[in-house]
Parts: sequence; C-alpha cells; structure tokens
Amino acid sequence: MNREQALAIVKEQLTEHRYLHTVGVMETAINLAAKYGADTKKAELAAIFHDYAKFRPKEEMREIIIKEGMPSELLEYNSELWHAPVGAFLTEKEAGINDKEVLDAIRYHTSGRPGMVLLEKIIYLADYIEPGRHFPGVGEVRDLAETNLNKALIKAVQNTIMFLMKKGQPVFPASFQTYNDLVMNKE
Ligand code: DGI
Ligand code: FE
Ligand code: FE
Ligand code: FE
Repeated sequence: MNREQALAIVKEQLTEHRYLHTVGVMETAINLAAKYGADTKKAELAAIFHDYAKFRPKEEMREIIIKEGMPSELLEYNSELWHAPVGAFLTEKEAGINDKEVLDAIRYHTSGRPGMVLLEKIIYLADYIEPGRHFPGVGEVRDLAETNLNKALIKAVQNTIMFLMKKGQPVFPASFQTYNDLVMNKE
C-alpha cells in the first residue's frame, strides 16, 4: 500500500484536525526514522494508521478488547488508552496491514511498553512532537529529538505521566513501566 492509499483510508476515519495531526506525525516519523536508522516506509505506515481507531465508539472498542483477549486492565483506565491496541487490531482487520512491527508501533503508541523497539519509540515520539502539538515542554523534547532519541522519549513519557498526575488522573501501569524501563536502561 502506498502513502496516498493509506492516507485515503484513514482520512475517512478521522476529523480534519486529527487528519492534519496524522500527516504531521507521518512527516516527523519519516524524519526520525531516517536520522536514527529505522525503516522509513514502516515508520510512514505506522504513523498514518496510529490514530485509526481514535473515533470508534467506546462500546465497540470495549467489545474488541474483551473479544480479542487484550489486557482487561485497559478497561479500568481512561478510554483514551483504548484506541491504540484497538487501532492495531483494526488496521490489520480492515486495512489488511499485517506487518508485526508496524502493528506494534500502533499498539503501543499511547502507553509505550517496557522494551520498546526503535520503530515504537519513533512513533511514540513523533506523536508527541509533530508540528501541530503545542503543549508545554514540547519544544524541549523537539530539541532533544534532534540528537538523542532515548533522552527525548524519556522526557516525553515523563511529561505525559506528570501531566496526568497533576490533573489527579490515574496512570496506566504500562506508562510507569515504560518510564522505569527507559530510565533504568539509559546509557
Ligand atoms: O491520540 P493522541 O491524542 O494523538 O495521543 P496519545 O494516543 O498519545 O494519547 C491519547 C490520550 O491518552 C492523551 O489524552 C493522554 C492519555 N494517556 C496517555 N497515557 C496515559 C493516558 N491516560 C491515562 N489515564 N493513563 C496513561 O498512562
Ligand atoms: Fe493516539
Ligand atoms: Fe502519544
Ligand atoms: Fe496521535
């Protein structure tokens, strides 16, 4: 599937704003992949589909999580987390993409996971720093991403967790585990 075909498929699933975010993630992910030696075509595809399930009804996502045996713990936490694993599932089922690395990058783009591989790191980070993002601290992470992928990723995960905690929201355990894994294994 080429870029235009992939973009046409996701455009139908997204609002204009979310589609523009997706194009931003795509361009950022391709740049990061080229810089850090990942497969730029896989980065492009994973970025295009990363928010594929963003606007699926909660009930549909809940059913998929249960029926497909995804971690049931997800259901106890914010439903904003659900579109990532459900998106990986639907990208395979509906768009026929079956590259495991691409699907995993979609699956873990919101929480991360311990032991993230390069493509997963790139998609998580591209989602955080694409040009349409304007939250506090994003500039620092953009600068770090120019020279050090892991440092940038740690900062992004740290900011996300601190943002949730400041609002008094629960933090999904995988997000904490991702943070610990990155901090404990940094060179
Ligand atoms: O889909 P996007 O808006 O592009 O970004 P995303 O998929 O990275 O994050 C979606 C939402 O998920 C965002 O509003 C923050 C929230 N989120 C991320 N990590 C956690 C989380 N929510 C909870 N409760 N716990 C988390 O660990
Ligand atoms: Fe997302
Ligand atoms: Fe994200
Ligand atoms: Fe996104």
